[in-house]
Amino acid sequence: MLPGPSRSVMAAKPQKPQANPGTEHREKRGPDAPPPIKDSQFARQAPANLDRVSLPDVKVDVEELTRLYRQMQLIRRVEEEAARAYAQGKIGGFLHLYIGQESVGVGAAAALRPGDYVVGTYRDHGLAIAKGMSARAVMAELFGKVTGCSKGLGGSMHLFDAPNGMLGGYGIVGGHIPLAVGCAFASKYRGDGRVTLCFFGEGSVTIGSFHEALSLAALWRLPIVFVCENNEYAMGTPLARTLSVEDVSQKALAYGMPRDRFFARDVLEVKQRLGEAIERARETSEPTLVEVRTYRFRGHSMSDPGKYRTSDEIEAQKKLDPMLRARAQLELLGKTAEQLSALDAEIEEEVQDAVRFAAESEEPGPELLEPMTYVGPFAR
Ligand SMILES: Cc1ncc(C[n+]2csc(CCOP(=O)(O)OP(=O)(O)O)c2C)c(N)n1
Ligand SMILES: [Mg+2]
Repeated sequence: MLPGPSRSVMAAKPQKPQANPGTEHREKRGPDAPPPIKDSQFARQAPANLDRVSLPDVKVDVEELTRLYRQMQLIRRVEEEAARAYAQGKIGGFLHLYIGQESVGVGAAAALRPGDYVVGTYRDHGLAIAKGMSARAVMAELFGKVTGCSKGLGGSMHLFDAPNGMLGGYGIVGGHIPLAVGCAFASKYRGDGRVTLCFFGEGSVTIGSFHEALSLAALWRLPIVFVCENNEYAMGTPLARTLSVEDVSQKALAYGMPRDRFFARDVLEVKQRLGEAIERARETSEPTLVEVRTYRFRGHSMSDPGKYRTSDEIEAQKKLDPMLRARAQLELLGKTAEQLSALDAEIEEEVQDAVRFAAESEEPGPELLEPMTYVGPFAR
């Protein structure tokens, strides 16, 4: 966790300003430290506070890493097939892919308990699968079929699965953050011990509802972790064009909230770092803002011409793909090429099964559509 004024410190006396908060972690920088992203349009200032690398501290359990790698690979393959189906006209509406960012959702969900809640944006397929939704339920929802998680009526941006604690899937940038705070308030009120994880992009931090939500969560000490997935772009706009600071996690300081920020290159590190914040929320009911630096390899949505970044930039980022890193770690830990191919084949079967299931399922009929369709005075 990065330094931030605690409530009691703030009440006692003003804090001495720090020249460069987070540099106390620099000595922990190891040979595997992720380099600052220097060649990005976004990095007009050298990123501070990103240097704490805990790889030597992260306990690597081969079975767990295999499970997380499997989830990441499943998400990627589901989305690659979804992109193909979209191009064939089998999926309507918008489709925002999570490809490149899987380590965030998978690492985060691994640190949660089954009853905990996840609330996210329209970039939600990976979060839903990481939270336990089946590939079949996701794919069928994308295809608009009754067997989808929302009976085909929600589509890509509104994946919802109450039993698994996946509470959406929202399309309005920043609009879901107060809803997540409401979930955390409900947990505190009921005393159910659940933690809410709220995901959003860095484009949300200039939205008013982000600030209202953080303000209330800090004031009422709610069991929530705000996870800002900073993938450097909001549609085609780099963060430097919309935000006056490079370090998004600084926004926590205004609310006396703990914060953290790190690269999402190692899925086990994501689990550990978010796990710290999740446990703080559970044990002390204190919210945290965590900025996770990541990168999407695909466009903002399927209709993005992608003119705002170079192919060199994308290729450089692909070399840092957390999926490659997890696979390489598994090899180092003794997984053979045959074992890894068998795993890939198993994932492939699950994905193809999901596509077949979605294609063969029924569309919602009038008995479902009619009661769901508004026909009042403002309908036309
Ligand atoms: C209130 C609002 N304004 C604008 C939009 C259009 N819009 C959709 S996604 C997006 C960019 C959001 O970027 P970011 O928060 O960084 O998330 P990312 O897509 O990178 O995951 C915008 C402006 C919207 N959906 N809602
Ligand atoms: Mg973004």
